[in-house]
Amino acid sequence: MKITEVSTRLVDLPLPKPIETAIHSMRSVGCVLVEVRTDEGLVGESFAFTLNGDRVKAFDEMIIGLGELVVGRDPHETEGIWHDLWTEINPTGHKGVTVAALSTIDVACWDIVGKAAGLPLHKLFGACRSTIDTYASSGLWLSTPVDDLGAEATAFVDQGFRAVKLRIGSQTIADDVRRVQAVRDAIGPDIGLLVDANQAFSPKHAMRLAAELEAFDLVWFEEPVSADDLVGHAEVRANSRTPIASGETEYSRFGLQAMIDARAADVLMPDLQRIGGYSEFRKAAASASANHLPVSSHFFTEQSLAIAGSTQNCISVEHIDWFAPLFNEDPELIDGKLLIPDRPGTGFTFRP
Ligand code: SMN
Ligand code: MG
Repeated sequence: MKITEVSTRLVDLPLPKPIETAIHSMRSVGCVLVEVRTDEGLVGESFAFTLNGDRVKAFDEMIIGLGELVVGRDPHETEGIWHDLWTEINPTGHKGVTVAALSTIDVACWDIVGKAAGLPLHKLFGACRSTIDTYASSGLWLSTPVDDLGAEATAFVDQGFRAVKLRIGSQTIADDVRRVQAVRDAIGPDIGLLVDANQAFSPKHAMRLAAELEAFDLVWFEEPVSADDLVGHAEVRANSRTPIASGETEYSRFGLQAMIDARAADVLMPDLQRIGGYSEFRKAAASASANHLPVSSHFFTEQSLAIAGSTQNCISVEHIDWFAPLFNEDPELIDGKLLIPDRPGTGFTFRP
């Protein structure tokens, strides 16, 4: 089998309303949809995105450029293609647009491999489960007024979620405590509650807040400090009884390894686009496993299910519904868990 063409399409998906975290303002996600065609008629699909579609054309250009290099290759050469593209992007850098483009080609090649074998990717990788824990992550933004948080959280529970993620990062500790209190009061003690500060705090602030939040029995406290401050992460982690989650901002197994070495987090959160696709996600998860650390996927709900179904130390998949309009299939929530689909390849196909 040979790759004959790598083509792209740009799609902007508007969010229901503008939203904010401590560091992001968002009104849409701009996606580059990638199709890798083969001489046997099989097509591999994947996508990359940027918030608000900012500079999405740079991503498109990088994907087209790297795509030209894989024409003529057998898509089963996932490992060889990954390494050749990694070497190719060395002069431009192993973070950002380059790695995102490499990720899309890796994911699309694996999609072809699964479709050619007639198998879902978690079974090709080596299956370990058929469902995975998840949490509702498409709401409870920092821009949501505190008085609206309870109703929003309850709506997620009514949809069947057994855990929800709240964004924090207010000016004062008291304001963030009020936000957490509002959600905990609404969902009761049996629903999981996660908080994500999106790097808002200094280590000192984060440690004081973590102490205040101990009473709320949080599943985790995510990105308490700058993603660039691994020492700060480690300081917060060592002083917090709530698990610290981080890693969505890291690139490749080497970025994740730096977090592991720094003892920066209790839960590592690779993002399929930033980590480098399935090939690299699996290596990063293996490194985490060798250090007795769990992983939980960031964004990419649909495509991350193949990893969750084949990675023993994966504890959850973030549920974010922004990309659902791209696909013919929807992730299925059953008893609060996501079903790992049994369809070939990634299990999700673009809806033209
Ligand atoms: C997040 C990142 C970027 C935009 C929105 C939300 C967040 C997450 O860090 O973990 O979902
Ligand atoms: Mg986050």
